Amino acid sequence: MKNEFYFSLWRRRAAIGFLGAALMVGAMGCGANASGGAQVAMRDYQFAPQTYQARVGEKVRLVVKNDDAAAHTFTIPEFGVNQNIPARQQAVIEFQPSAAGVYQYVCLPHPNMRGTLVVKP
Ligand SMILES: [Cu+2]
Repeated sequence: MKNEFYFSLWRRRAAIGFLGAALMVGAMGCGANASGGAQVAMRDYQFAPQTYQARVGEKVRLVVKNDDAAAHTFTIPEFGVNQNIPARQQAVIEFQPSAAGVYQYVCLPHPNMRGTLVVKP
């Protein structure tokens, strides 16, 4: 009787542990992917995340995925970035911020679609 109680407790703990591990793997999958870049989504005519932090001189590598049915661009004029991303496609974008400051990443066809790039010294 007592043993059964402990066994059911153990089973519950094991289930919670497994769930935790699965959640962790899922969270890691969201932050980075196989090609080793931070993920930026274009969804419902918005960037996600809407703020991204980088450091001067450190290469930024982004995997930008367009989930919308319309083409978007990922554009940062100050760093010579202007990538067209067709509907339902993704692109790897690399650049090296050369000066600290606050910049915007924008979509040229949709002026309301913008995010903030903070480059720290
Ligand atoms: Cu757009």
